[in-house]
Amino acid sequence: MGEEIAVSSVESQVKPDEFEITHSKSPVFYDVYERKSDLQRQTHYCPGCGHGIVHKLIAEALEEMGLQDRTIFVSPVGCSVFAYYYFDVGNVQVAHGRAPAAATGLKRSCPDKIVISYQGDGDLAAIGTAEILHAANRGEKITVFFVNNAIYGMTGGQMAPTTLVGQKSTTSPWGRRPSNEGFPVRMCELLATLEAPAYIERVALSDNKNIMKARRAIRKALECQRDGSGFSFVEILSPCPTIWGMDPVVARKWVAERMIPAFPLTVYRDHKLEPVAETEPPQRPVADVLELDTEAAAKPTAAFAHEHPFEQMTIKIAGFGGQGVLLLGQLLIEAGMREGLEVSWLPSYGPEMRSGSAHCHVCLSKARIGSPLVQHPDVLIAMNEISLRKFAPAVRPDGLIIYNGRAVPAGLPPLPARVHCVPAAEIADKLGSTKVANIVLMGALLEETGCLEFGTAAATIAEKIKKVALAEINRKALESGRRFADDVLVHEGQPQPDGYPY
Ligand SMILES: Cc1ncc(C[n+]2csc(CCOP(=O)(O)OP(=O)(O)O)c2C)c(N)n1
Ligand code: SF4
Repeated sequence: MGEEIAVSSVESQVKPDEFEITHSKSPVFYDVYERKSDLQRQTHYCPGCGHGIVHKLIAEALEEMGLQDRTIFVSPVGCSVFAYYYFDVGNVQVAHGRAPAAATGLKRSCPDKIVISYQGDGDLAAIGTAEILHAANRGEKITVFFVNNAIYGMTGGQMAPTTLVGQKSTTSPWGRRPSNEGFPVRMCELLATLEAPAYIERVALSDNKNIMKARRAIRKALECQRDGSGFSFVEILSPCPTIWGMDPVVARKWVAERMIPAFPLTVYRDHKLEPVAETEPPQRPVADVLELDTEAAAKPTAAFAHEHPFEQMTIKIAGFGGQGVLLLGQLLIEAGMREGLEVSWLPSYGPEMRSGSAHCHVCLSKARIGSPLVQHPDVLIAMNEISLRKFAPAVRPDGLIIYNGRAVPAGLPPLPARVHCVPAAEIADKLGSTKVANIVLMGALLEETGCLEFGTAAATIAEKIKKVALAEINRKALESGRRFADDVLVHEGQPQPDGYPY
């Protein structure tokens, strides 16, 4: 999409021996790029794309600085959306333009991590303008790498805020006209008007000398974050040969001849902000602020001493909306918290809610939990046949499936784990409310795994489910589930009449 005059004027200047081919790969990259089934050592970027070079410079800087294990890379929407297939670091992929906001959350909750927000010009300077501006203005201690190729690459060449005056794009086919589309936005200059940023530099991938400068800037920005100086931002003028319709070498020259004059290369900010004296807000526990009666919950219960037979137990609970799937997960984590465990709960339900499908991921752990996502659960509680069919194959081979039914439905392929059928709905019906089937299954789960104390579970249910009419039925449901698992289920050919602890 660049102008034809620029292309022909640079073509003749290319000398084939100007470039050194380097085959080495930083250990910050994965050995094999799994997304590429045939070509597992190639990236998905076009030949000559700047993203590949910037990836290499970032990987090498992380390696040299020994930061690989502390780094979290936030991938954008745009051509670099798949950065997580290459960087062997923590990875988060976020919605279009939101990387600085996600990075803010990550950095504030994990201040010892090196958080990198990686963004294209459509991502950062169009849809994400608010996020970058305010993250910079707050002086978030993150590092932003802004790959400016003056166009929307991934979507086929629409005009970006950075598209040059006169540059053609699919949405400015006659060339960008300031009277209609405005002037290119210069992000470094814009952010440099703010007080908080610590480091802002613009570099370019136009030739080897400038690539070396880009390498230094990337390293400096990461040092800034490592040393806690504040917000660091490096804009990298980068070729997009495919969308510009140029040979890769010509595209690099186009960066030099057309982009650099419009986006001057320099350091726009390099300082450490002196902390301003501020009055600290009074520190009070959250429960106090919310005026919660936490006395009972704060008291270590007798169950605190419960011997949890796991380091971490992951549970998936699935069924229809309205079966109490999500509530069961909440009860488990609440009881887990009371027993001093780390817990997580991740719900997932369709838009229709009642009668739609619902499931949740639960994790009970003695150590901090890295991700609340449970892909291969230790235990699956399937409250209906659809859920059993859908989620059973992912259960760990040494895991357990608790199915709400008398028997495994016919026609199911062999299941990977032990299956215990508990007719929870029938039991609940007999107790007077089908609604408590989830609590029957909770009783069976506790009996079968010993994951939590019955006393803690009963206390949690009594406190959480406030409906008086259900209180007694819930108590009985928990007990009935426990009894059923204890008396009726058979373990390796042996009934376990006295059951607990399983
Ligand atoms: C909310 C939303 N709006 C629009 C899109 C479509 N979209 C995908 S990538 C992209 C532009 C990316 O351009 P840029 O940030 O410059 O990155 P590049 O591909 O050039 O590296 C757009 C508009 C989307 N995925 N999500
Ligand atoms: S379209 Fe442009 S930015 Fe996207 S991978 Fe190809 S060269 Fe790179």
